[in-house]
Amino acid sequence: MDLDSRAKAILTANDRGGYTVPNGRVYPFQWNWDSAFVALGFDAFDRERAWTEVETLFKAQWDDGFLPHIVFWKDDPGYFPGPSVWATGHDPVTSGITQPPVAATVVRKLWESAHAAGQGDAFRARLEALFPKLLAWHRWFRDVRDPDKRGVVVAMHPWETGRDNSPEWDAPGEPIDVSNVGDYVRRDTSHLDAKMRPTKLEYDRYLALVQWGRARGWDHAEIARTNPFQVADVGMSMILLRANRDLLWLAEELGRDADAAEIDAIIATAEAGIDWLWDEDRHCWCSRDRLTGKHSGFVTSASFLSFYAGLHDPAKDAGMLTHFERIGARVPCLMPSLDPDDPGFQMIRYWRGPVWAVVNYMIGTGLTECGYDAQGERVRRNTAELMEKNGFYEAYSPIDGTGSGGDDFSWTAAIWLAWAR
Ligand code: 2M8
Repeated sequence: MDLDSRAKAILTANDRGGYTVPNGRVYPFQWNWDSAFVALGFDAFDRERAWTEVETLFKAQWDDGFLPHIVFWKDDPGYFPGPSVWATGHDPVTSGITQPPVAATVVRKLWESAHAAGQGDAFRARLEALFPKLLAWHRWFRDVRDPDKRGVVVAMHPWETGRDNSPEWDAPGEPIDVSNVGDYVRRDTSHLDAKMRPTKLEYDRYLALVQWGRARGWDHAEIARTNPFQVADVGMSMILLRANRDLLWLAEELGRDADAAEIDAIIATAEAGIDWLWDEDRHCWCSRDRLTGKHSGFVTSASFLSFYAGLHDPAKDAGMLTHFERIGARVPCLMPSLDPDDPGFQMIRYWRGPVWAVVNYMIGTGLTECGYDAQGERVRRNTAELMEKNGFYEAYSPIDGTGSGGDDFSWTAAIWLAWAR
């Protein structure tokens, strides 16, 4: 079967009726940013289904605008922690944390593609229905997750960042008390080699933070005041800035002037404040612990999302391009999730080395949009080569292209269809 057909077959097989699971065994529920990227993949062959993916996700939005990272439409014993551990009390049952807000950017793409195909009229009502939900989620980030009004996103859990075991969370995770976590049985390591997954200490911290949120009734304002883990994530912050630019474009498209002015103000706050994440010593964008003020000091794939965020700062761009060339000379396949020159780099361990197609998509499109065509094209080509050589894995070793994590992975197949091919 050719790769286009295989990618479509993966999305179709992982479709559970209105939403798509990332991988049937390892991740048997609907995940937030996975679904957004999956919609881009569906859009290549089934526009109707693409919009439904996003609409289903937003059916799980809470009244205050919060959009959960997992929606448990049906229970499944193959994943831990499941709905009873989160105990958010919402219908449908969801987790209590969010994930990187790529949805507005995706919805703009879906809309532009419908429009280009002469189907704008058919999809306009659906765009109008989604817009206020996207705006409500972005307001939630502004009001609940940016306490210092820097225009960044302060993550309350490593899982919120989507880059679960990035070393960026090691030092900020130290204050998390894991002494009362109790016994639990992980399911991920029964599906996958433990060498590709987070460690026991990392899982203890993940669980302790879930217990912390649950003990506070998932009151996000209260959690933001007290949580022992509070990190301004460079990935989420760049993604939200980009998403706000796309939401502004949509507001103008829909003639929503008051909303446009409000979003403009959110963007202005970010443009004025996001430099807080620039580490002058490392000459790099990186995450920063809100509680200690310390930069992580790690060059990760998320550092390269400044281009996608539309930040145009020649000196900082030059710094990032120097890292790009250095890393590009070290590994055949960009962009490793952690700098290969870092002593903690591990080529198949999850977010400590492997290449992720969705991050490459954002890095590659951002570089190209900013006029760095050769670099953007290198990222796209490397992404395609990984899929051509090894199929559609969750992630890949940047050294030899070995697949890491689950196979037949939805968002990887989607990125093939939407961009890499
Ligand atoms: C991974 O995260 C989940 C928790 O959300 C897990 O390991 O159990 C991450 O790669 C995350 O970014 C992704 O959304 C999720 C599903 O693909 O898996």
